[in-house]
Amino acid sequence: MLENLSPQPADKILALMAAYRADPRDDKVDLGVGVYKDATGNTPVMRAVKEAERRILADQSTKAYTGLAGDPAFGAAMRDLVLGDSVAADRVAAVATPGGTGAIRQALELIKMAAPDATVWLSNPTWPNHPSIIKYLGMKMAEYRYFDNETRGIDYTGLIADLDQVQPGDVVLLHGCCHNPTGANLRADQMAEIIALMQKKGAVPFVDIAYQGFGDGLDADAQITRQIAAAFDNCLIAASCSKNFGIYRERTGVLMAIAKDPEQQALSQQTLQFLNRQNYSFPPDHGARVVTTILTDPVLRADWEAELEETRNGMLALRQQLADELRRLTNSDRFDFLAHHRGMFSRLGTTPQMVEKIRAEHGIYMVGDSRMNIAGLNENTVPILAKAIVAAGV
Ligand code: PLP
Ligand code: TYF
Repeated sequence: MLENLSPQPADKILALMAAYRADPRDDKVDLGVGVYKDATGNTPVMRAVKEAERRILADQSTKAYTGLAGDPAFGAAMRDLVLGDSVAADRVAAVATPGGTGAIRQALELIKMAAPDATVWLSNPTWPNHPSIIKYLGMKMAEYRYFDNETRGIDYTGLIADLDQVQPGDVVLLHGCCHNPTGANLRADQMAEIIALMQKKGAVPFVDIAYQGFGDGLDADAQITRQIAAAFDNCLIAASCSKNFGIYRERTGVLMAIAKDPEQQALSQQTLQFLNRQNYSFPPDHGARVVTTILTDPVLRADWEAELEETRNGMLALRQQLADELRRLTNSDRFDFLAHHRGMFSRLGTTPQMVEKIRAEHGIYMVGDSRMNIAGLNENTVPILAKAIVAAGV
C-alpha cells in the first residue's frame, strides 16, 4: 500500500524554519514563521496564561470528555470576544477546533456539505494553507486581486473587479485583520462597499481571523468581522487563539456559523458537532480552558489585554523604526508602507532573488515571497535589515 504514496509539497514557511535552524551564523535573523518573539527572540508564555494554567492545575477535578462542541463556555467567551454585540447570540453556532486551522478545515467541510458546487474565492496572495486545504478537499476555488506590488497597499480596483465575478452562493474568504502575508488591510469604508457587492452577488462571507489584537487593538481588529456578521443572514468565522494568547502548540480555535434565525442556528450547531465527530470527535480542551479562564475573570483578562497591548505596541514601534531607517538611508518615502501595514507581517514586494541574496549575504531569513515577520526584529537588528534591503537594491 505505502509504495503508492508520492511525495507531497512541503510547506515553504516551515521549510524555511528548518533552514534557519541549520544556519551556523550567530548573527542570523529569523523573519520567517509567524510566531511572536520578544526583543530577546523568545516566544513567551503570557502572564495570564501561566496563572490560568496554575488555577486549572490546582482546581481541575476531572479530565472526562467535554462535549463535541468543546466546553460551551469557551464558545460563548470567544463569540463575545470576536463578535461583540454585532449579532444576537442565539444566531451563533460555535464549536471548539484544533487551532484556527482546524476551524478553517471544518468550515470548508461544512461548505462542501451545504454548497458542494460553490467556488471559494481567496485573496491573491493568501495564507498558503487556504488553497492547500481547499485543493485537498477537491473544492472549487478562484482568486481575487488584493495586493498592489507598486504601492504595497491594496489593489482595490482589481479586488472590486474580481469580486464582481462572484456567482450566487459562492464563498468569499476574507482575513479579519492583519492580512497574512501582505500586512495590507481593508479600511472600514472599503469593507462597507465590499459587503454591499457581496450582498448584491449573493455571496457567503467566510472570515479567517488569526491575529485579533495584533493590529490596532482587540475591538478595532474585530471591526471587519463584526461588520460582516451584522450584514449577512449567513457567514462563517474561523478564529485562532494561537497568536493573541500565545498558545500556538495547544491548538485552540473556534468555528462560528452565523445563522439567519435560532432554528437555523440549532441545525448549524448540530452539524458542526457532527463534523467534529467525523474528524476527531472531541476537540482539544486545555488551551480552550485557559482562554475561557482568562476571558471570564476580570483581573486576569485585564492583565492579558495589557500584555497583548505591549506586544502590539512593540511591533508598531519596530515598524516605525524600520520605516524611519529606510527613509534616512534612501532619502525617500518608498518604504513608509511598512509603518502603515498592520499585524505581524509585511510583504516587502521584492523578487525571490533579492530575498535569497539577503539571506545568503546577511543571514536574514524572510519567506520567498518577501514576507517579513516584524516580531523577529529588535532595535538592534532593524538597522541591519534596513542596510541589507538597500544593499540588495530593493
Ligand atoms: N489563518 C491565518 C491567516 C494564519 O496566519 C494562521 C496562523 O497560523 C492561522 C489561520 C491558523 O493558526 P493556528 O492553526 O495555529 O491557530
Ligand atoms: O503564516 C505563518 O507563518 C503562521 C504559522 O503550515 C504557520 O500562520 C505557518 C505555516 C503552517 C502553519 C502555521
